Amino acid sequence: MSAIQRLPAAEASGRVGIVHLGLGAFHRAHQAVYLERYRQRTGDTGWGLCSANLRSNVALVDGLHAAGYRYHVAEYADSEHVTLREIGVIEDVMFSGRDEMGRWGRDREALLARMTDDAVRIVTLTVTEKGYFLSPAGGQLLRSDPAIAADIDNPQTPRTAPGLLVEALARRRAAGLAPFTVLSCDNMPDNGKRTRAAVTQLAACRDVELAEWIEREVAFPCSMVDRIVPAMTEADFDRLAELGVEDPNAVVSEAFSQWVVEDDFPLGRPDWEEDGVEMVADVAPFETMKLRMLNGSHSLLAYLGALAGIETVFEAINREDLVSLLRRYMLEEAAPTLNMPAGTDLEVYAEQLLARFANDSLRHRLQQIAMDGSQKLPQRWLHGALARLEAGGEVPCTALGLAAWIRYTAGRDQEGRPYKVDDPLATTFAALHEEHGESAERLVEAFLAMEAVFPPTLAKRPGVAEAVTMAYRTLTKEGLASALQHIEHPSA
Ligand code: NAI
Ligand code: CS2
Repeated sequence: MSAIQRLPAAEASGRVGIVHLGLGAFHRAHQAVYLERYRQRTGDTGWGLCSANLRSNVALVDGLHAAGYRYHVAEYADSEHVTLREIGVIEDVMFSGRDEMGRWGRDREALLARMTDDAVRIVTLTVTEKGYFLSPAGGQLLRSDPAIAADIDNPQTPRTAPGLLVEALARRRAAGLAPFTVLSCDNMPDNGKRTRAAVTQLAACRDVELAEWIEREVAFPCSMVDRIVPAMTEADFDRLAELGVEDPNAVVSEAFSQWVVEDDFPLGRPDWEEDGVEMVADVAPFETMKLRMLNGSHSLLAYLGALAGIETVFEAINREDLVSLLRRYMLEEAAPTLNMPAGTDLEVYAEQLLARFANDSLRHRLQQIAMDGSQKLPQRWLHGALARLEAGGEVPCTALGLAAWIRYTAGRDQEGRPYKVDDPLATTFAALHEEHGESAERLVEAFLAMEAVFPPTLAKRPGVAEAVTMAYRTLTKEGLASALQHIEHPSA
């Protein structure tokens, strides 16, 4: 290791101005880092964090508590250059999920008390796409999902992120307090609008006036977030130990970081722009660019790579044929669908993404990216593919990606090695494979007919089912290299 920069944390203050829902790896390496930099730059302790998990990972919550809420972020530019940052801006942590005994909401009341504290002016979220309980394609609240149904029946003891937001906002309204701003930091298109939809639809199930008040009074700015933060592996912890860091709560990320935020914070916000956050009037072009170019490429690598037994993004990006596929996908299928502000060079952006994927210090497992495909594919591939087809273009790379995803959801790679399909629709996928697995044509047709995922206008477009079926046949019969060659030389 030739260059290690070590940055100690600022002093703790005990003051909380932001509550965060979804204390995962990304929050620790993105938002918390921006707030740590803010505190170090300004000395202002008013924007400390209270970060909570609502679903999984009580161990992390308890671990951070035991460590006085301090932990490390190792930001790798490459294996030679790392910035080792200590974070002290988290002032409190909570767990409101289900414990081993099946009981929900250990710290729920304390969390709601924080959310209704006058000093708290922003609530941020990284609860994954499925944590909003919206239909991936249509965006309607999934009222019959058991967790949402429980929140409809018992709104004062919520289990979900939308449920907590509704209850906290209801309590603030009853107390005559102004509502906090809700800032989603998940990889969803229009993430602020979708969060607003989830919250107001759920609120309307209990009190139409409350729903109207939320609609009128609460700001839900959209944001685009970007930093590759893979789930930690044993090898990552070993590497940190070599740097003298024995920290079970540490995370490893790339050095790159981007945050574009719609500037709509009625109760105020840190002056994040001084720390590199882009505060803009409209996030949509940036969000769409990132989702289609970066995340769309990630998902292509994930399904094609996992089927071929490739483990990480780094391994996949060392294959020339996969790099060619990504370039072609980004420049010919994604970029033409984007409408960017003047001065954005999408070719440069594509090359920057390929360089980031080639970071030799990240072990970003393809199986992690492959998770929750039903929630990810509409914004990563499908909306773009529809736009490209409607403009008279072609989408062979996306068709191959869809074929790989369908094959991936069978739960075995090309060599027959099993893995867990981690997706809210996993049971549906298994049933479709069971029923139609013998016929590529019928299987593809059945997948495309899932309206929760596929916009019917895309699924029913002439040629789409045929292209995916052909790619599926080539991929399953001839393997990855051959399928990629077909893309390069369709007539061969
Ligand atoms: P993680 O696996 O470390 O943490 C996931 C978090 O989501 C945990 O706090 C978990 O409790 C929570 N969660 C999962 N399902 C939930 C549900 N149904 N309801 C409430 N909470 C739920 O994952 P990580 O890396 O923190 O990523 C989380 C999200 O952050 C991603 O889904 C994505 O939207 C966003 N993100 C992640 C990036 C990354 O590179 N890791 C980069 C950009 C965005
Ligand atoms: C990845 C993203 O897990 C995934 O699906 O595509 O989390 C990706 O690492 C981030 O969006 C990068 O900002």
